[in-house]
Amino acid sequence: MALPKIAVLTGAGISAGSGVPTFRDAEGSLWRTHNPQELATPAAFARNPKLVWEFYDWRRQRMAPSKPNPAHFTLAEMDALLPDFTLVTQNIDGLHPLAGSKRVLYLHGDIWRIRCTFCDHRQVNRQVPLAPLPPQCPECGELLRPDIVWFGESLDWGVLTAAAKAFEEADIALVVGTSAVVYPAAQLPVYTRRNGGEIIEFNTERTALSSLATTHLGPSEQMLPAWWAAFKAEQGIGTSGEG
Ligand code: BV8
Ligand code: ZN
Repeated sequence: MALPKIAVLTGAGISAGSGVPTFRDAEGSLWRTHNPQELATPAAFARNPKLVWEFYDWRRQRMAPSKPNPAHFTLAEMDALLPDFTLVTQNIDGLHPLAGSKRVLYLHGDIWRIRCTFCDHRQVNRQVPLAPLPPQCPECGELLRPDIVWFGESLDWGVLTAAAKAFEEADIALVVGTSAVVYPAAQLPVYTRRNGGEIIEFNTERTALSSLATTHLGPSEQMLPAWWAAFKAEQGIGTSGEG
């Protein structure tokens, strides 16, 4: 009996257990007096690149000390043990690879990657705080920007089609720590349901996807490891040392 195919969509809630404020919390905290939704746009960056960079530098400083939690480690173990497993994340905090996840599809980019607005210069940059702001390209002198997808920007087509295929083919979609408000990410688990698969939601609140979920568990740092332990026992999967 082949193992079930699993696709996972994670959002900011999976990192809440690591002390990273969720996106809506950040909005709630109304950084200075600005709404993150309005700062995370190309228009805001064109209008005031220094302000937008101060917002991202603040978030990088908040994220820098955070460590993966048991939910991240569980997904890294699933990645290692399950042949047919796809992790799709909306998060830009870099905690999935830090926990050991190898196969990750980044829908919204990575806050630790910076790219040039003009030439094809790209760099991994974990310097906190980042100075001077806004940073300039070492090759052409133009402005550098966070290598992330802002509201109104399209996602990487290859990443999105690979993610959609994984959810279309999945027997089980795990939806972990997302308010399911942002598209096209929130659409992905619906493909699983449409093709006869099931959705298991890990969230401390109900969301727009909750009505499609067969099981609703939370918080993810406790319930995802518990779910995985039960799944391994049920499927007779050996453990490769605890994650
Ligand atoms: C695009 C990078 C078009 C930036 C992000 C009207 C209707 C539908 C769609 C739209 C619309 N108007 C505009 C749109 C499109 C728009 C969109 O979806 N807007 C929303 C707000 C309505 N989408 C876009 O613009 C996308 N692009 O559509 O392009 C296009 C097409 C073709 C050609 C050109 C253009 C781009 C979207 C990407 C935006 N960038 N991030 C940054 O981070 O600064 S998205 C941003 O929100 C974050 O990255 C975050 O990942 C994402 C989603 O938030 P969540 O991850 O869900 O986090 P949130 O705080 O909301 O929720 C946390 C959840 O965790 C909560 O439910 C909470 O209960 C739970 N939780 C808390 N603790 C725990 C927990 N769960 C479990 N355990 C816990 N311990
Ligand atoms: Zn450049």
